[in-house]
Amino acid sequence: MRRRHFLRYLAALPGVLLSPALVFGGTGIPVPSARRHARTPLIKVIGIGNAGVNVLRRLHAMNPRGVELIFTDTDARALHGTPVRNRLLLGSELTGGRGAGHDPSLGHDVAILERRTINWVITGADMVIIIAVLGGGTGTGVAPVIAAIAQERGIPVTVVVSLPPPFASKRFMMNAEHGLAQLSQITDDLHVFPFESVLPRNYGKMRLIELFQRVDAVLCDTALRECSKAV
Ligand SMILES: Nc1nc2c(ncn2[C@@H]2O[C@H](COP(=O)(O)OP(=O)(O)OP(=O)(O)O)[C@@H](O)[C@H]2O)c(=O)[nH]1
Ligand SMILES: [Mg+2]
Repeated sequence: MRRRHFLRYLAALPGVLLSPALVFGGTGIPVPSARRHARTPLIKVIGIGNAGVNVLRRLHAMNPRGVELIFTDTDARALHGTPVRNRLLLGSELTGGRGAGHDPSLGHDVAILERRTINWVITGADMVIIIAVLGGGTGTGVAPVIAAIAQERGIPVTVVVSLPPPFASKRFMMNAEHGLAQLSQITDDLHVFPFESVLPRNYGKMRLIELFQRVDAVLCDTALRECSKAV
């Protein structure tokens, strides 16, 4: 190397040593400061009705990061033991805090009445995940209203639901079908698990509580996977 070139090389050395490639490593493209400080997306997971709340209890025990859990019901007893500040008891004026009595139209009316509260609860969310087992009054009636409110506000909505067990009453089945049809008109991101699809063949010999727990575990894992995809 000629002396003149060598001196130029020495003069440029501090710049080389401080170049983005060496400071940040890899490609040499500096990470834009806005990205380095960007906040992680906030996901709000809403478990609705007795089953939805039970799935959320399971999720809560896993302590997922960047996720806010909202335990939602019209039945005060079903919310017992859930974290107080994440609890959303809806429509006590209509239900007396005793649930929607397997009547989705009552669940729907409650959600409409509580529209402002729901709006407030989902504020700040980058994504909303709704969990329920369809068939009852609260999960089936409230879930489509919350999904529609989030959708109207431009918040992406993922729905994770199971259908009732085959031995549930015809009324539950019809409720579930109706609720599912409503949900599918609101969002494409719909994860539906027919009850039997997540159980072993010999599930007839299992206790009901065990069956519910298996279904809950599948809904919980699905919601967790959706959360990690979004973060
Ligand atoms: N997987 C699972 N299913 C449940 C559980 N509890 C009830 N179910 C089933 O889920 C369906 C809906 O029931 P609930 O969640 O109790 O209904 P809800 O949404 O609370 O509605 P209301 O009680 O009528 O206000 C029914 O088919 C039940 O058999 C649970 O803990 N886990
Ligand atoms: Mg209930």
